Amino acid sequence: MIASALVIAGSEATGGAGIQVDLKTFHQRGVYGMGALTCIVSMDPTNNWNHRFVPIEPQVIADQIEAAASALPETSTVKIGMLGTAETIDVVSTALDTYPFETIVLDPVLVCKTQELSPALEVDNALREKIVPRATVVTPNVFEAGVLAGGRTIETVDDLIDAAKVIGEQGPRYVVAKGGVELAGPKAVDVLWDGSEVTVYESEKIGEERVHGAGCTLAAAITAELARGAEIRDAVQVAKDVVTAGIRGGLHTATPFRTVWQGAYRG
Ligand code: PXL
Repeated sequence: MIASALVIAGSEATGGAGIQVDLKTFHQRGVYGMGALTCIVSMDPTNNWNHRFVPIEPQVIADQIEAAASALPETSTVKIGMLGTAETIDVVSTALDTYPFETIVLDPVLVCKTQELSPALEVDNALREKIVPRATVVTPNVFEAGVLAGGRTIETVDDLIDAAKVIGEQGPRYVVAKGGVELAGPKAVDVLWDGSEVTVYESEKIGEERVHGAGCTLAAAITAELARGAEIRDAVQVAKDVVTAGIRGGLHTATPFRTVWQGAYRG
């Protein structure tokens, strides 16, 4: 049987983030991908690549999820990326009640790299209340982990682990907190908290700059591995390897940040 997964996320037209990355990553990992679009982000090359953000009408989001869930009802794995507005969070929350998805990977995209998208607090609170508690895996970066853990600053791996534990208390079975290049030192460190044990993943940092799409790729690769039946620890390790290879083999577009190439990993 071909493994399948649904992604509910935004479009980022340059292909560096969002649903474009998710579907490329699913495909690269041998998973049939379906996608429901929540919003359209068009970065503006004439204005410092700031984000122009257009939400999709809530009913249209519900219709897309209905189409995907009905076309392949055996799909039990879903990735959630950028939701962007409280209305979108509501409609996705209702969809999670309606369809029997078993494995929900939430990349809690709160704010885009270059710009705040919407009244951030309202969206953060809605995400925390309605989606985080039902996620199987939540994959915050340093900033998102700080916000979701109640507004703390994260500077060390221990801070990251503490934040993951606090987020774990909000309901998700697993928390994968991504240090990436944000924490000091030569390693890019991510941690997995499973409610009783911490697993630390390390790779050499490749430069000190954040790379566009690294977080989306990591969460999408975890989703794909789980859809194929992997155990969480192995899923995170493969995802880390996919991201590391994808950054090393990444590309420069005209945007101010480097971009991940999902095709680089040959595992
Ligand atoms: O990297 C987070 C992200 C997710 N989804 C969409 C985005 C971005 C950042 O640019 O545009 C649609």
